[in-house]
Amino acid sequence: MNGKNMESAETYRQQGYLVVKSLFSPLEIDALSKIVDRIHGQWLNENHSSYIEQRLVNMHSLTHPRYFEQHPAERLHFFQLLSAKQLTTLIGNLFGEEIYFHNTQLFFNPHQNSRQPYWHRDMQYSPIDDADLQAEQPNMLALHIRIPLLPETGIELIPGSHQRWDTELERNVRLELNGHTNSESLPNSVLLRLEPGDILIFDAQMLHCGHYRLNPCRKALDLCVGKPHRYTAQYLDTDNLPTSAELDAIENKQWYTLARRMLIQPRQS
Ligand SMILES: O=C(O)CCC(=O)C(=O)O
Repeated sequence: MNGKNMESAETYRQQGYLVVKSLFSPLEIDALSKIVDRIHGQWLNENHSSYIEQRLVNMHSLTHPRYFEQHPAERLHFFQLLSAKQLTTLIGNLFGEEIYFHNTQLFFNPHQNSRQPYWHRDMQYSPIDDADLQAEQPNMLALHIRIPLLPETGIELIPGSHQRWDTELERNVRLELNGHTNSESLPNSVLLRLEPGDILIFDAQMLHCGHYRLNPCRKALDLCVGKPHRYTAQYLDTDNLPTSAELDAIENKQWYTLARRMLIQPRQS
């Protein structure tokens, strides 16, 4: 590892997140935006009432074949853009080679920006008990790679909260206990400003929340990648992965190859 990578790995180790400026070129962001806009448009057409009634802030599984029925060649291009060499090299340098592609999400503002930020650790919405999540945290690596397609002040994090569980106040706020709400401010947080081209890497289990009123419009693509673990691997969906024919055509394919292998030979870690 070179000096810059060692510094980045140490920043991530201590803080649980890392911002890398200008990793993607304007051309790459433009190509991603075009595909994402089309997929988001289809999703919005199909989910318009839920978007409004449930005040949705994200969609997932942008690589699902349902979004490519009329655009089959675009799916391969999308996978290639998502596994850009400079990104997989960086992630490999920081976290090792055992990283697999899990899924994608897109974060946007809710209808009429009508939602407060809500502090959470991602897997608190799974059926797994909070104490078990706490116990397994040192053994898990579930990452978000945030790729903003518009400038945003969109995400707030508590540095270091990937290495520890909650303070009493954090627990009360995150789980809305003892009269607290999950939109309250928490101490020691950082609110991040990102530009298109930048990426933010953060631990999905650290304390974080999105902001929906600070940006007139939001379009934040998110890659979920990580190391295989039984808590997360069960949610891996073969439909979101490249087909064999697509895989053959992808130059930089190790994230996808490992994901497909996990479905064939599930691990018990
Ligand atoms: O960016 C957001 O709006 C929230 C992000 C988030 O909650 C997540 O990635 O799990």
